[in-house]
Amino acid sequence: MQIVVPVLTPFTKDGKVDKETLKEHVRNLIKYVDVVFVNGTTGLGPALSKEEKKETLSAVYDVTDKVIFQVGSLNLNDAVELVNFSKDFHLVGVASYSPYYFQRLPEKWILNYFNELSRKAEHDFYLYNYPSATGYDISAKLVNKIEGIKGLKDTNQDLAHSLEYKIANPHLIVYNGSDSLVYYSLLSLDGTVASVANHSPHLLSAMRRFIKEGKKEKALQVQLIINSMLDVMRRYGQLSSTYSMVEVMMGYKVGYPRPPIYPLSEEEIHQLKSEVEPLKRKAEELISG
Ligand code: PYR
Repeated sequence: MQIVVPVLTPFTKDGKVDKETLKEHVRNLIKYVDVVFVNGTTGLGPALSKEEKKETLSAVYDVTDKVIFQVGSLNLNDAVELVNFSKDFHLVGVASYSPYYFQRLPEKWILNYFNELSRKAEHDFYLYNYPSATGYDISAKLVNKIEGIKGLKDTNQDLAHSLEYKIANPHLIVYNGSDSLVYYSLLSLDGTVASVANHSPHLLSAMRRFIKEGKKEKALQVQLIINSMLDVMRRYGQLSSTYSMVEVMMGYKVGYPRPPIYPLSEEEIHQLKSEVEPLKRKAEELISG
């Protein structure tokens, strides 16, 4: 029942990775979560340069070695360089999403891509499957052909799809990456990779405690509050809202996203806050009671 946070990447106002803010954020999160997933979607991984991906790893690693380092790139040389860079770190694993954008890539090319990375990796290798973003759904059959594969994160609204990997290979570590399925992922898979853990790690940790104590009704109520938060966030732009939500839920600032992920305006932050406050109170009552 692991909780993995795909950590956001804080930027300064002029668009540089804000390493000190990232470290401080991870220091706060690691009290509640088990693993930090670096350069994921919430971390704006596809929008980071190779050098920036190294910077985020180095910053997070100053705080914890419970890290999965996402290296995926359409430039395979960059991805390989990042795998080689990771050798100096003691990590939980290295991960990659599939090549994307280009349509109808033959399956064997996709497999070659993953195997080039997994063979070079000295750490456990993880797949980041995110079909709605990459255009490629890596089937359980294909996953089992990736050499040395340890696990995967399946960002998918369909829990049955995530379960297929487990059925095909019970030894794989399988996480679902959907914020709205945290409860079900904790119950039926190895855990969750949840973007909401950036601003509500205490709620996820309480949810897991409720499950362990057999208080499933309460755990499900936490999930329903999270789903209501997501409804609000999506209206303002979920990626940017995640930054603002850290301040609303945790009480500290965590820098800015970077265009084309535009930060929310002061007015939008104010509105977001007023919509989330009642949910925050409800959650606090639930987890303290
Ligand atoms: C990510 O942001 O990387 C997720 O999988 C949620």
